[in-house]
Amino acid sequence: MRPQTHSSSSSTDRRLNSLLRHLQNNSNSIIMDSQTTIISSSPTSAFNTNHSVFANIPQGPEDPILGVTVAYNKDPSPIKLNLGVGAYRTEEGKPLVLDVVRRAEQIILNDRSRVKEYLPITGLPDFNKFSAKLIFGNDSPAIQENRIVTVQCLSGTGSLRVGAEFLARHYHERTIYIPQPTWGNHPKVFTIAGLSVKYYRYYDPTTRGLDFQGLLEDLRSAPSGAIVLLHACAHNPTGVDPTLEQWEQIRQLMRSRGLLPFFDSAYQGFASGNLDADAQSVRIFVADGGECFAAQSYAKNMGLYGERVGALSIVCKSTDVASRVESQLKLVIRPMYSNPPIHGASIVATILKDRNMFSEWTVELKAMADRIISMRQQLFDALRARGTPGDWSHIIKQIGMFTFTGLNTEQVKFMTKEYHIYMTSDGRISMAGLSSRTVPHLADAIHAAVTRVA
Ligand code: PGU
Repeated sequence: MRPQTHSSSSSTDRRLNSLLRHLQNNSNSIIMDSQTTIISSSPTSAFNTNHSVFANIPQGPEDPILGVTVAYNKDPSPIKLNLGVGAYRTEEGKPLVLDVVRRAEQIILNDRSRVKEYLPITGLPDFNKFSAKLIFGNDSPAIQENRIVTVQCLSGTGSLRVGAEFLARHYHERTIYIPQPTWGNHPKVFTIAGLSVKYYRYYDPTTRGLDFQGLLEDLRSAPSGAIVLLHACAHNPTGVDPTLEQWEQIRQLMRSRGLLPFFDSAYQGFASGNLDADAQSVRIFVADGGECFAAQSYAKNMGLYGERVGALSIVCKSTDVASRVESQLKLVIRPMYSNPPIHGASIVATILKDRNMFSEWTVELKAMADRIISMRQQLFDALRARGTPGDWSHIIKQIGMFTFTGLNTEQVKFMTKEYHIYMTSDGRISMAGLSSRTVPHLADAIHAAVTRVA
């Protein structure tokens, strides 16, 4: 129901309106007059304690992804299972703080020389330097030639947003093509920054794989110069990535049409368990000497979700352009949040610049990726054992944190109602939220949904 519009018939409101009219008509005497009016009448005459200035505000919907956790938290059932948000859980179903992160925090805590001063607008210099190396490669010529600008931002989302704001202000083409489907926040981040969002074909529901021809056709007909958002690896929500050969074809097409690549790298290391392998898509675009954007998140691969630590890099043609781009990025960031937080970036920098800690991180990261891969196999086996109708091989073929099950909205609703399993309504499940203990429960629910709900 729409909230009722407020009636202005009460005597209080009549007095308020006449005061407002007076203020509008008699700007020279407003201060004295308004003060006199307020002091001389009862406290409720101009300020009604029961009436909110936001009385007409409509109720907003819950977020399609984060809202799943809100619903899950309200469910008292002991068997409930949250497979909505892409957040890693242990075999015991608990959130994980990596040992190497705890060690880095201890080092930071013990170092009395560390202070809590503001960071520069662009963030912690070491964090930026090592983040660029992580995604572009240690020996990236673009880094050596000093033509990459990297700025610390508020995790992946903040990096995308800063990049989008920069493009809306300084780039001639306002259209960004994003994959269909994509992470639900992408269209919102780009639209609110002032870009116009269009979709390119990406996923083919019949093959549960990449619609490669559709993708090429749509990018071929995009206007020259258009921005194209690409998931660097572990595409969310489909778990379907182009092969390296397909990436190479996408690169050639995009460069020949002058399309500007904007990579979203939220899962480096989570796809294959190997940080370099998961950055190949980005690196082949940088290797051709062309320009590109990359948003990095440390939420998943270092488990730093709530620390909000990420980076935006813009690869430019020359040092000179890069330094002017950086100056403009500072003007974008300063009025948004002034400068980024220090703690998460200090953790990341401590780990990335120490050889031992870096290798300890890769071991823990690989263990997370491997556990997700083993959940895929276990779920696939459990469905096969139940004789669940349908081909479920996509569960083991898809890459990264999510399985795009193919279950429809009604089946998802059924699984939530009858089995207390929470997932996004598009049928995506976070494999990282599963464990050997909960696989049978999920397999029972999928089996029942597929056999009982059309
Ligand atoms: N880009 C992609 C492709 C993502 O999947 C996510 C997170 C982000 C960016 C943003 O991550 P940051 O936390 O800002 O670094 N997607 C997860 C997490 C929940 C959410 O929607 O923010 C998900 O479940 O889809």
